[in-house]
Amino acid sequence: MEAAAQFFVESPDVVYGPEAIEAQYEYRTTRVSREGGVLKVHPTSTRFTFRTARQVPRLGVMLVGWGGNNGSTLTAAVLANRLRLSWPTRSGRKEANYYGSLTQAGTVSLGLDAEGQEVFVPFSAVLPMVAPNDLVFDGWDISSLNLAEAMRRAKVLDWGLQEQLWPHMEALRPRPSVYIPEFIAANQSARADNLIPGSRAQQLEQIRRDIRDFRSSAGLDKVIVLWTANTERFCELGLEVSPSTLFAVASILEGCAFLNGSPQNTLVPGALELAWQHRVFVGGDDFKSGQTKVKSVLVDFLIGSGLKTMSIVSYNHLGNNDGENLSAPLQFRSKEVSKSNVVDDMVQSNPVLYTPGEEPDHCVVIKYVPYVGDSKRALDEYTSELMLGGTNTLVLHNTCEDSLLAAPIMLDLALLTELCQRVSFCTDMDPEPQTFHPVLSLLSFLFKAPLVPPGSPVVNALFRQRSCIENILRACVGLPPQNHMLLEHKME
Ligand code: NAI
Ligand code: DG6
Repeated sequence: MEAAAQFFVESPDVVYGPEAIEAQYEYRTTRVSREGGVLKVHPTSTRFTFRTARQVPRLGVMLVGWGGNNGSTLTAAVLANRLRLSWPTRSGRKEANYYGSLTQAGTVSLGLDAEGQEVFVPFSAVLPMVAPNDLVFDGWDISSLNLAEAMRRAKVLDWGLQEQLWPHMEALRPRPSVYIPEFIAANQSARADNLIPGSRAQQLEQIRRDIRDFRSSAGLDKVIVLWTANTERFCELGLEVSPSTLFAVASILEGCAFLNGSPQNTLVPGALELAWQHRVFVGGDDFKSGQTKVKSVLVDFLIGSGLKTMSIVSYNHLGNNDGENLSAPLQFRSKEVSKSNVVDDMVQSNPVLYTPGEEPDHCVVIKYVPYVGDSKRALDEYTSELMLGGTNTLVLHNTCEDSLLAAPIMLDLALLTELCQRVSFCTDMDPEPQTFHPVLSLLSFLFKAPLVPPGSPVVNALFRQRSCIENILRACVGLPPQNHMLLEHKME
């Protein structure tokens, strides 16, 4: 199936102006009320006008933890694609691509053609988006290795690719960063040789200066900051400030969106309030890359099919620096929490199977095994009750390079956040233009423990999350939500 590159919506409701795409959109949903034990469902309809600025900015992405496996792999991936690199491997020549990126390698169905067949376009074609090859990277790391050395330390990429990338990555050096030893594992201390000195206030100012310096020296229109540094332990609210929260605050004060790719509670209430005051997007927590992604599909499938999942046991071992950091109990605890809450919405969606408060046993184990490096092993066992006392046990074994799963997710986070910054909307009831809530829950697809605005339901089920992004993008070009009904093919 060929993916068309460009399309236009021909409708009186959609105007492609020189500066913006404006779409009139009817948002149809329902309100439910409870009256004397009876549920009353009221269909509702709200008229929205979506406006998406067409001018794509020159975008810079600053990675905290730039010299880590994820940071070096993402930088390498963009360079490899920009330079159209190919390299020999024992299973043949490989070419740079963006597999694993929803925006670059995922597609959206536009509808049926004259033959009744679906026509697909890449996600990135729905609205103007920054091209990943145009991204400019910078960042911080407590380790001073340049990005070429960091790539070699990560042991993720084939040697033939590393050799070609080396001259392009050698000149990239992480800026010094904030190191507060008690937040990450003690086993990380040996790499902490690139530090911002001074008080917390001075460190905050230095991060802000770094952002401004990057923006001006690279001639950027926008900067997005993404935490892909070590998992920290949870921070005691009101008593202490973690390095990741310092970065979040600095980013918000500089008007830059901040995204948290690790599980700790970086976006504490004060940081969220600051984001609200400054109208800056924040998103988190913890990239949803492999095992959790599968879980948020599989449990949705099981419970959605009416099977009562009673036990989920997730085991993984890995040998990269992330694994070493997570071998310390407090850092493991942060990850355990974010990996454990990912089926709550699916359980709660089915009161036929689960009584209030009932939930499956859910056990998460992570072990550090240096030999396997970045090639993480994930083993999962799901046990569900069948009808009439039967039991269904599913076992999965997955092996893959963790950073090659995470890098395209980081890319999508930056590109989708930037796109959301160009979208505004109003309704007939409230004609004042507004932007999305600063807690950008549209990014839930990409996070294990999605942050959502207060009072908003948390959605973990993967295809509900994907539909949310797809349907909001469709709304911005005046297209109805994807409903998969295919009624055209169900009539005589
Ligand atoms: P890594 O350990 O290779 O990289 C982290 C980097 O952060 C290191 O270079 C370290 O020196 C640096 N660092 C630590 N504290 C810092 C600070 N305060 N400021 C600046 N730099 C600092 O880890 P990796 O594999 O790149 O993962 C990064 C994070 O992403 C981890 O928290 C991990 O749990 C999380 N994550 C990774 C996923 C994956 O699939 N690879 C998926 C979900 C989350
Ligand atoms: C071991 O669990 C290390 C972690 O950093 C994970 O690799 C990472 O959080 C990805 O987790 P998942 O569940 O999305 O594969």
